[in-house]
Amino acid sequence: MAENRHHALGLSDETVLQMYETMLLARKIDERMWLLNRSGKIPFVISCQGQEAAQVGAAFALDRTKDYVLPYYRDMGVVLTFGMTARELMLSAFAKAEDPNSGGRQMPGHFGKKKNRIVTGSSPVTTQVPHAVGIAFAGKMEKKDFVAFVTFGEGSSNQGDFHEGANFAGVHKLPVIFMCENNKYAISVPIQKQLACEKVSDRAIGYGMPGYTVDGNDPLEVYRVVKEAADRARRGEGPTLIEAVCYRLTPHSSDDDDRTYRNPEEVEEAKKKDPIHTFGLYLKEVGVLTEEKEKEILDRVMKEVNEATDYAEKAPYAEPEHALRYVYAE
Ligand SMILES: Cc1ncc(C[n+]2csc(CCOP(=O)(O)OP(=O)(O)O)c2C)c(N)n1
Ligand SMILES: [Mg+2]
Repeated sequence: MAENRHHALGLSDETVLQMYETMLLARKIDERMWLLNRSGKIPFVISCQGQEAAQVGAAFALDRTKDYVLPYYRDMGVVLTFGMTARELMLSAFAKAEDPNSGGRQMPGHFGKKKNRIVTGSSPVTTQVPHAVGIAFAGKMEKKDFVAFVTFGEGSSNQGDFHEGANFAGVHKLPVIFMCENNKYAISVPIQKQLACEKVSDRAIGYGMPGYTVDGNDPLEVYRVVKEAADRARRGEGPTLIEAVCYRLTPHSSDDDDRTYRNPEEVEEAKKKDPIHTFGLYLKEVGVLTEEKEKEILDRVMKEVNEATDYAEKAPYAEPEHALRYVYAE
């Protein structure tokens, strides 16, 4: 039997199975959204596929009762862990009135659910970084012990917002965790044309914080570094930069054709490290996941995805007048 790595991290068999199920749920919701898009039922998809391990591994290392998350558009694994439901994600995809993210106003991927401390974001990439730093600053001023967790792509790590936010957090030793999901592309621009340094985590030293690069296909590795970063933050030792190396398994969005800038063989090669598959394999090797259990999980996930799809498809749109709300004083 393979070495049991999750017990060494203090994770029970039950918890790692929950991690696996959350990753699988994110994947299956995403796959369904592509089908709905291609059949003309929903306007847009922007995928989490290939990044679920980084997202779920990280979110499980946080405190879901008090921490704040500022996800970016691919973070279905983060928001599912923080209590958003498949139904809510589907309501957003169909842009229905009941969507808690924005009542159908924003594009899908603009996740927000106030009571769960999932902070909504703007469409310009990386604006969530200074928002997270501000929330961490407020927490420090009010002597609360929550952590702000923010994610962004490696392309976004070149925006001024990242550098300004990281610098401010470093100077003031704020309880914030910066996690870059390095999926090797910013739309059509490959990583070699994005960064002059080797790793995104190399930038940490410039802002006085530790920087780590980890295998983003391994949820346990990501859990370990994010847990350490959260503990540091709560001890008042300041921010951490984490780079989770993954691969974007789909085109950038439903409006992109990735065959124009990357070789399909490269994508096929990356699929061999697909985290859903490799984590499932690990769980089998350590005797936590059986064929029977795997089927039970898949059946439960598909039932949830089917119910969410049906519910959201039938749900009403907002009244047209509703578009005027929250813009002008009432
Ligand atoms: C400020 C800004 N510039 C450009 C865009 C258009 N845009 C949307 S996503 C994206 C690529 C971002 O790449 P990366 O940060 O690596 O994230 P990924 O999509 O690869 O996860 C760009 C350029 C934007 N939304 N905001
Ligand atoms: Mg990217």
